[in-house]
Amino acid sequence: MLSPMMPLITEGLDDAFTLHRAYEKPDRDAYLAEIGPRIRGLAAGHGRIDGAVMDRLPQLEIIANFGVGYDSIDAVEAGRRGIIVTNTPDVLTDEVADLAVGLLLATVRELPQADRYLRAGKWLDKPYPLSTTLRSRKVGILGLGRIGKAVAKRLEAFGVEIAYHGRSRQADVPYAYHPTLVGLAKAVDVLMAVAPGGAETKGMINAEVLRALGPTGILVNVGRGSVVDERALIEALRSKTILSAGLDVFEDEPRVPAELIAMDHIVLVPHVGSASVHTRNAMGQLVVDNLLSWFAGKGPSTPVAETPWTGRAA
Ligand code: NAP
Ligand code: 8YV
Repeated sequence: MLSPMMPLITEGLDDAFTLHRAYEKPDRDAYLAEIGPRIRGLAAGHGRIDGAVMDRLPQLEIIANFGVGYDSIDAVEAGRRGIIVTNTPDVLTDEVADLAVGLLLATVRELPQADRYLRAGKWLDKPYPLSTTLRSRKVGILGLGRIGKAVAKRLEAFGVEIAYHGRSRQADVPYAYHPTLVGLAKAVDVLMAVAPGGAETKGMINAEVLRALGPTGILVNVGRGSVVDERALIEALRSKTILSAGLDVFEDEPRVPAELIAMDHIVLVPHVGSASVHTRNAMGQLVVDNLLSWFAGKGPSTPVAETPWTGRAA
């Protein structure tokens, strides 16, 4: 384990394996040089795991990631070396979709601002100003995957029109498909980003997309901070090119640009999409289960697409 992880994971791994906590060592490099050649599994929390890390762990068989998004792991390189990467899909889908819809409503109806207004005693002087509305809005989802679909299902109940963009059109979904992100942004006034991070999506919500979203537009991002060009977003919010934003994820977490923090009209939360006790426990258990299953010779429970399970024994 290269970075600290929740007790459910450390206890589960301590029970079954010899767990080396590299993050506790004052000289992590020296420690890795000593134990690296014997390490067969990694439980991955924070921090990048690339070829340079894998070089230090020549017997590595599996990397079990805490999170469905695994952009911090070079999974292609892992696949090239025959190392399995696992993630935590499905167990967090509903939690993140709830947060996404909550963040959208909080942004549209200015819930944090209204809360601050009441606490400041301003209601005693006059009512809180009228907000914008979800009524008649069209929502465009970037990344209609597991979470994107769960968001769409919830939004159907709100009576809003839904469209989406992804690399390809999906059969059996009732929503309008836009082959380009700019095309989707033009067609909607809420852009809900639920796409994975990584080189392919880096900065894809850029100045052009934000211009297309327009002056009544709201960006909600619960996918990855890297998907948004944060400088372009700050400029678009400043110049009122778009109306507002609700953000759970940021380019350089946990650092959030001072310009965003200074904007009172947007809503910012600290990457809490999956952060309930219930869901984090389920994610943690899946990390443990993947490692247990692998080292019991049963294969990984939830391998990622780049490192599919082909039936090799551990
Ligand atoms: P998923 O089922 O794999 O869905 C990802 C979707 O993104 C797919 O529909 C895919 O559609 C689309 N996509 C992938 N690459 C794309 C590209 N280059 N351009 C456009 N669309 C692209 O994953 P999920 O379980 O829904 O999770 C999605 C992401 O949410 C995770 O990767 C993670 O980054 C984020 N997440 C955040 C939190 C949080 O706490 N805020 C929690 C969990 C997950 P196509 O294949 O058709 O392109
Ligand atoms: C976690 C996430 O907060 O699953 C993901 O991709 O972003 C979140 O569920 C994160 O992975 C843990 O740090």
